[in-house]
Parts: sequence; structure tokens; C-alpha cells
Amino acid sequence: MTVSKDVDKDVDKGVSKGQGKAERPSQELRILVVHGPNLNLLGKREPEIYGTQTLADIDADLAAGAKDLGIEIEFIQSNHEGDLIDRIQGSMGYADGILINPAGFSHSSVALRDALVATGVPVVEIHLSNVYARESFRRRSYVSAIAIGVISGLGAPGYRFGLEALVKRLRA
Ligand code: CA2
Repeated sequence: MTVSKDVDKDVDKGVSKGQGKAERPSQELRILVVHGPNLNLLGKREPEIYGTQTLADIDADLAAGAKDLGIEIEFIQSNHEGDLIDRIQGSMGYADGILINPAGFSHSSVALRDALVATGVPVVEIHLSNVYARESFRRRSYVSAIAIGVISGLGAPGYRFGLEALVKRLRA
């Protein structure tokens, strides 16, 4: 399992040069976890909506899940749309699937959606809160239609469920 590894410095980057999974030293599936803007505040503000777990708690739980599943996992959180897009592009040829909470960009970013589509890998969209039970503008996500599935309203455990579902799909 690899946690918070920098994709660009990965010695195994040969996979982005046209080599298939068969040439990889590691046969483990690789998942990129993407956390959108303001999620760095988790556990510090609005616990009644987003719960009491911090982003570090969520990532630690996902890392434990990755170990159980025998996969590699990496994490990024950014408040900047371009940084998220750069990292998603940088994962091409590396990540086998993407678990993403696009946060506020869910409702605004065609560019983020385009980057996810460009990777060609399955995407699972996570929301801590039930976006359908809140303001109407949260009901439209640019990501949902290109995701294989969406989990919304189950709080922090939703990430683990999403990871398990993504890995199950990749192994099917
Ligand atoms: O429910 C979710 O996970 C959201 O993606 C969270 C976004 C919101 O814009 C989406 O509609 C639903 C907001 C993330 C902000 O996170 C905070 C966490 C703690 C305190 C303040 C904001």
C-alpha cells in the first residue's frame, strides 16, 4: 500500500509510457482519492452537516481499507480547481480508479468533469451530506453522470463504501 505518494516522482511511472499492468512491478490496483475545496475544514466547522471526523481521519480509514483490500491508494486535497485537474491528469496511466468528493466544484466545474472523463477510469462520487435534502443548487452535480455511482448522505463511512464498490467493479 502506498499513501500520499507523489505520482510524478513515482519510479513505476513506466505505465504511462504505454506499458500495461503486466509490466508493473506491483500488480496492485491503484486508487486516487480526490478531496475538493474546503474539505480540509472537516471536523473543525459545521459538524452538524459534515460530521466530526477530520479529513486525516477519513484518509486513515481509507488507508486501512486499502490495506485490507490489497490495493495502493493516494490522496489529494486542494482548494484550487487547477491543482485538482493537474493531479487528475497526472494520475493518467497510473490510477485504475478515482474516488472523489468534488465538494463545491461538483456544482460548478465542467473542467473537473472533463478531466475525470479524460482519464478513462471509473469514478465514484462521494458526498458526506445528502445533497438532495439541502439547497436545490446542490442537486445538480457535473460529475454524477460520468461516475459509475454516487454515495451521498452517509457521512464519513460513505468513503469506505465507495472504495469497496470501486475495487469490486475493477475486479469484476
Ligand atoms: O456533502 C458533501 O460532501 C459536499 O460535497 C460538501 C461540499 C458541498 O459544497 C457539497 O454540496 C456537498 C462542501 C464542503 C465544505 O466542507 C466543509 C467542511 C467543514 C466545514 C465547512 C465546510
